[in-house]
Amino acid sequence: MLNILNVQNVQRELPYGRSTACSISVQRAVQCRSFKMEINSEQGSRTDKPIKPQLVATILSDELEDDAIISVDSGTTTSWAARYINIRRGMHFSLSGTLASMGYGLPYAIAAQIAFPTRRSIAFVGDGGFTMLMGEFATAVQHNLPIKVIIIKNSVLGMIRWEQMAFLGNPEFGVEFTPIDYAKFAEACGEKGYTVTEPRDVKPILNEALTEKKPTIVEVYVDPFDPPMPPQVDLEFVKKIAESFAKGQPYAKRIGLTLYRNQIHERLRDLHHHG
Ligand SMILES: Cc1ncc(C[n+]2csc(CCOP(=O)(O)OP(=O)(O)O)c2C)c(N)n1
Ligand SMILES: [Mg+2]
Repeated sequence: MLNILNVQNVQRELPYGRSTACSISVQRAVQCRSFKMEINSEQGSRTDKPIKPQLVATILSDELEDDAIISVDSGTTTSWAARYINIRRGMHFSLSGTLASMGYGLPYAIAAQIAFPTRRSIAFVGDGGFTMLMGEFATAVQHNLPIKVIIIKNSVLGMIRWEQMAFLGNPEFGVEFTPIDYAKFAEACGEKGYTVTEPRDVKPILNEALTEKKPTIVEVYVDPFDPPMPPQVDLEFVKKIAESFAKGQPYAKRIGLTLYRNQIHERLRDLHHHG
């Protein structure tokens, strides 16, 4: 049930995805595609603040050309990309399927841009993953590779927060880190960087960034408490989260409220659908 938290299973959801290590069954892809479509319509259009990472992936998906190349990192960003970016025939989608290593989104995007100079090459990455190899952005600048790096900025190793809670039933430990100004970092490397903090700015800024002919970074401040939920929540999941709360999860209230609000939004969506 917690499969969705596992990167190797996330990649099996991709209808036309190409991963380094795994191919998908058509039946599974169709099932997951309808799951994608279902949740896409609700959480991907949420405009409340802080920005929902799902909104960023949805808007990016709408902006992408049909032959775009998307490289994603390991983290909750893998889930957002797998669920909310509509991978169409002709696109390429890459992630580290077997090792689920962090940090490769950026170098993959650089390699893809060198291999396919006329196609759009995007890195959709977490802030933790990006920080591991951020120096490579200077490589993109040096070679004038017009990659776009979309950083989902939550100032936390988000996936690990959820694993510690939902797998182990423990309070989170050691997952937060000091934020870096990635827009300024892009400028320090000699190129342009954008910072997005308002939901209404996601679309226009992504749109503007995508018109840049140079390496560009867009950092988007997102809700650090939005969980990459499994397709179906079972009792074990709820039990582990409750255990983690009982043992002193420091953000229990914020997380509980987010889970509750998400449920309300989805129920309202159901009502509208059946009304
Ligand atoms: C090299 C490496 N170190 C550690 C991990 C374990 N790990 C998987 S996801 C993750 C956190 C990713 O954080 P971030 O890039 O900020 O993305 P988020 O989950 O916050 O969206 C970690 C530490 C890994 N997969 N690879
Ligand atoms: Mg993060």
